Amino acid sequence: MIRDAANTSIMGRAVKNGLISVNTINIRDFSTNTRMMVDDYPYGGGAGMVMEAEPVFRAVNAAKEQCGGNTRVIYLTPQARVLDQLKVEELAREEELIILCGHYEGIDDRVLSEVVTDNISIGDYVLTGGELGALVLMDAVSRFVPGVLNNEESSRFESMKDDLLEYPHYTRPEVWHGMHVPEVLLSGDHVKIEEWRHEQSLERTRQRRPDLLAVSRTVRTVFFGSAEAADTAAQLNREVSLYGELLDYNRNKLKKSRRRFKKNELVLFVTDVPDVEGLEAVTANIRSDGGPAVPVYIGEGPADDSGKCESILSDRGFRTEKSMRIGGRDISEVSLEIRKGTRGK
Ligand code: 4GY
Repeated sequence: MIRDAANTSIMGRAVKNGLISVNTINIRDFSTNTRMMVDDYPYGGGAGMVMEAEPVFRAVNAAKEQCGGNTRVIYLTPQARVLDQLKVEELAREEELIILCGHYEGIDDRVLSEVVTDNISIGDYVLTGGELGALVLMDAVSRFVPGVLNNEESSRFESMKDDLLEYPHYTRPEVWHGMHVPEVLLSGDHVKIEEWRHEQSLERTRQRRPDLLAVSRTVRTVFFGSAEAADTAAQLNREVSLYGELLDYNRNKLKKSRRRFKKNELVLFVTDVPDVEGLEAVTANIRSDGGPAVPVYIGEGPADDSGKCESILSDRGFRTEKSMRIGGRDISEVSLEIRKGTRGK
């Protein structure tokens, strides 16, 4: 299934041109018994079969031997966050990926906890196996490999906004089934066309995917400061967001990777360094795309910037009424009651 699909269409062309390569490994080849079985009855009873740990372990190790050192191992499962474009771009920066596909009721949890680095779902529904998810992931990632898309195909995604739906597209004829192509597209006025397209994107998103105009956002906490305060930053992140993530900018590698943030996700810049040069300026620098960002000072004692943070927070529609103690430190409460329509800035 994987091989057939990977040799078709744009992915197939990329494989033929040597831009990507797809290796498939059959877990059955790593069976530990003579009947080539890789599944067994579940402990505790219940319907269905469970894939055994050992054959999966061996198959993944075989894949690792074909790859470089610490290749990420992705498990396709409905029990994970749903894949989005940001994650696709993150994975596209990897040289190689190992994708693990389960069958039956699933895989023995012990091997998953040992080998899997990323759990990914392609949507909230249940498939019969992970293969279609793997193909979705491969397809989305391969678009970022230079040369996979030709000029015509790639110019389209340069302009793709990662937080809005695309505007409607039209091609000849000018009138079809009595419906006209919108006048503005024939005007040749490119400024107007851009404006119109942006309007359409917004309106479509409002109509079809209002959830993308997020009332509840993902929060990424960027931390820079002492080792003791890192924990506090992690706790703060958990307090304010269901799907938060702490990025420790003490790690140079992360800082250098110039991470991109989604337009509508909120970035908290958390530090306990009192003389960190202009908390606001650093925050703006991290969020250089102009998306929402809030500086939070978690140092002890008075800090000039901490009061300022509170006012910045409330200016932007966050409630900061009471202060809270996290990890023995007083900080402003960052309550994410984001008003509808509070976007950008
Ligand atoms: N949804 N997103 C999905 C899936 C099938 C039992 C584990 C999904 O990614 N994969 O539904 N996969 C199950 C079947 C074993 C995978």
